[in-house]
Amino acid sequence: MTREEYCSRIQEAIQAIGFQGEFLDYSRYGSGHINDTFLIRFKESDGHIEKYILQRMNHEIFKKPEELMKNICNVTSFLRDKIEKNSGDVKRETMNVVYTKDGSPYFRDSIGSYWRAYLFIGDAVSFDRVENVKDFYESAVSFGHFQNLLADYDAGSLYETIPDFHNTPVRFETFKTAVAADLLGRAAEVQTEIHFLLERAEEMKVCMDLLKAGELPLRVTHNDTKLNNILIDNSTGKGICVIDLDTVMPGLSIFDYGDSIRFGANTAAEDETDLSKVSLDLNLFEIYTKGFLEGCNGSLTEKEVEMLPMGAKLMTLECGMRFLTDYLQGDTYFRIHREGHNLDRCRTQLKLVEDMEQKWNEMSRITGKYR
Ligand code: ADP
Ligand code: GN1
Ligand code: MG
Repeated sequence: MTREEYCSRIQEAIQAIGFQGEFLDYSRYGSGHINDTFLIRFKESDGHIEKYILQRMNHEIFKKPEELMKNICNVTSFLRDKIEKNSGDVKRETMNVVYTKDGSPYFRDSIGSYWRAYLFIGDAVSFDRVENVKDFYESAVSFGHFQNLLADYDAGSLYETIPDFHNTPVRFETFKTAVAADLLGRAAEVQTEIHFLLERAEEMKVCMDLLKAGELPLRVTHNDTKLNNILIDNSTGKGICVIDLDTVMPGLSIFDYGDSIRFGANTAAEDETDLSKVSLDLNLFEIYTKGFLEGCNGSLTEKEVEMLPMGAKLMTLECGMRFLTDYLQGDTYFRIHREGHNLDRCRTQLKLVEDMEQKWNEMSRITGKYR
């Protein structure tokens, strides 16, 4: 789509959604890999400038946007009730969908793209990297608390927005199919990475097997607990809002924990090309563990706490495998900003898994302190 075409689709969405005031401008916002996110500004009649988040939803990945938006509306309304009871701020402590003028939580434009808008949560930031340990700790408390708030939400009423999202053995099968198909002839150059994953075939099943055996409970989880999916309040320094609710579905608590460790306790960025910079920071690992368990407020079983290191390892292994699969399939899933970007991302994840294997005893000792 050209810039002009994009601009007219945005205008269409703006016309359809019930914003207040006079439209001023829009700009790209954030660094998510999935949706197209814009910050849009309106001038209200009293001169006040109001901001909103406008997103073109990724319809390729989320095949049923209507169901996804039902999940988000229901979950955020459930959270709003709880926040209200605790005398919290319902406009800042959860996402608020802005409905279209005819009462729909999304808008379908003339070429079939889906758009949605949220109230913008100002005076808060999301971080792409841990800049300050306290922010990481606060994000942990928020993600743990989020899961706890949804503990009595009827999991069976949620749609699965991406089937088998964190079903690692299913992801492994998809990966092997991509290797066999080798659509772009890229498999030959990534044999080391392919073998690294194949060698860990048995481990891929561990958590799903425990779920099947009833040893780990199915809970309502966020499933995409990257640090930049938390907004940290500028004045209090606390995690104010959990965002990016597209993947709220039944899942494993240890995977919510693990995905945060994968992203935030890495000493390097997710797409660092100098692998010598990649490692697991055990101090950050401990800080996150402490915060997450505090946020969960005693709701995790002993088995869940015991399996936290495995949650971290499997989320990292799975994410590396997903990046490699996308690289082999021609970079159609994760947004890339350079040639080989998904391969770079895959390599950091596998390096992090290797480092976790070396630090396994330390990781278990740390989580063991909180059992
Ligand atoms: P993606 O699925 O592509 O990661 P997100 O929903 O996470 O998209 O949004 C991308 C970024 O936009 C976030 O990391 C955050 O910085 C910002 N953002 C999203 N929603 C809001 C909001 N309601 N208020 C303020 N910032 C937001
Ligand atoms: C995607 O949407 P975003 O950027 O928060 C992805 C996650 C991956 C992550 C890797 C719906 O997250 O599963 O862990 O990239 N989200 C989806 O950075 O696939
Ligand atoms: Mg995001």
